[in-house]
Amino acid sequence: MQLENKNITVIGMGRTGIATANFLVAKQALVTLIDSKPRIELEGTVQSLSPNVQTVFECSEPPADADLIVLSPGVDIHSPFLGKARNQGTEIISEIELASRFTQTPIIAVTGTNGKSTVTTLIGKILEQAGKKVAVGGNLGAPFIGLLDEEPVDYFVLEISTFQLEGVKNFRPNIAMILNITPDHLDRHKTFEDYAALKGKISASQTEEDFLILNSDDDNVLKQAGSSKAKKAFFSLLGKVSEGAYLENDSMVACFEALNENLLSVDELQLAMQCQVENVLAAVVATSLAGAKPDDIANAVSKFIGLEHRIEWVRTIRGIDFINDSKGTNVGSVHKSLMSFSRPVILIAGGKDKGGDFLALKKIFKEKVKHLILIGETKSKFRLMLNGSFSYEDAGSMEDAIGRAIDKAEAGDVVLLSPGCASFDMFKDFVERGNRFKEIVNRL
Ligand code: UMA
Repeated sequence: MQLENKNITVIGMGRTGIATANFLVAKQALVTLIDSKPRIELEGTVQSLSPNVQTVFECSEPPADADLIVLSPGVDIHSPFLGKARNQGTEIISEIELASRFTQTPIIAVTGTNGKSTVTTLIGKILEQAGKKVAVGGNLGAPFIGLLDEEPVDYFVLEISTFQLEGVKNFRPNIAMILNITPDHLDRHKTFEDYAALKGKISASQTEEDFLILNSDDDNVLKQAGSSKAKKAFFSLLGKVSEGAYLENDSMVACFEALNENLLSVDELQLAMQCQVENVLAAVVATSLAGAKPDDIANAVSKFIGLEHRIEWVRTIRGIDFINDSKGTNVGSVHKSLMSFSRPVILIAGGKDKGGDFLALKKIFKEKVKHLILIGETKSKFRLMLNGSFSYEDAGSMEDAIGRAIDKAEAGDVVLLSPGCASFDMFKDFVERGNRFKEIVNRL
């Protein structure tokens, strides 16, 4: 792709926009980086920007002379301010698409509603154990375009969100994976069908030489395989698969043409991963296809302690376990977290609404949740769903919520922060929310 002297507009001055603008300038493009926020709010971020990038603040619409527009994930590709450019025929792509046009290195791409970050990280760890050089990032934190500086590597291992998939055209991972699909981000993608179809887009440019790994226990995932040309591999908690990995009598089995091996049992996993076996199986399939040996896989998997803010044990006080699942920002993730506890749960939930259907939680709440403590903007939406049928109360802050949880909890209970919502109504992000929870719990 020829970039020299091309007018390129990058939208969004976050991590992605900055990395993209710097990359494009280094390729001699004429880069304009725009953001809807005022300069004062972005002062800290723009410090790492090349001086050759022209910045425009408080601006949404790209200039009319742009030859190419690159979107940050936070920018909705259907935004009305992109209408003129689209009508003019200007190409609009995501940073993931742009980066993929500049590398021949094999890509392992992980998407799904929940577990993406964990699986992406674990794949990286296993491949390192197997002696491969990897660069790990994407939605996980380090933008793909910035990872290109780390070449030569054997693999890019990328977490990919639907926000990023909106703007892909020829992005072609050698190994792609869809972990699960439950409703999320419906404030942006409008319908569940649109959201699910975007997940399927991860395989749209794959060929017969590539692999698509699917969760065979999830019908919404399997539906996305229909139009994919890639070879299929599977993982399952519920039954044997012909090509992939599955759970049998508490043992994880990898099963491929030249391999049928019991890798390790669930109790050999670290505590936080024992309730994320599905994620482990997914990583086993991807890394087996990438050439990792069973011993390396078992070794790396048994050492992996999971991710911060994802079903993270914080402390036990008087027999009450405090668990931080701040990264649980949608209904499906709360469901998955609750499923992993067999003890009564005092749940702290709520935050900024992403259009989730809380009604889908009613059944599992009745089975698993002893008492619910509501925080954030979604309090009334939760209340409406519960309709007086359930023991709950409101809290004004995280400190208040934890105090109320302790009042209700007894030895043997779990106090779980798993909000099922975004954090932006009360915190900068889910990391700040989880850290606040841990800080308060550790001070008790
Ligand atoms: N902006 C505009 N116009 C718009 C929308 C946004 O100018 O119409 C500007 C904002 O004012 C802001 C900038 O865009 O200054 C932010 O861009 P961004 O939201 O894309 O943020 P980045 O810092 O580039 O982070 C993005 C991902 N963010 C989102 O998807 C919202 C990060 O995922 C990702 O780690 C990073 O790229 C590197 O790849 C975060 C996330 O919440 C963790 N992802 C969602 C999730 O996991 O659920 C999908």
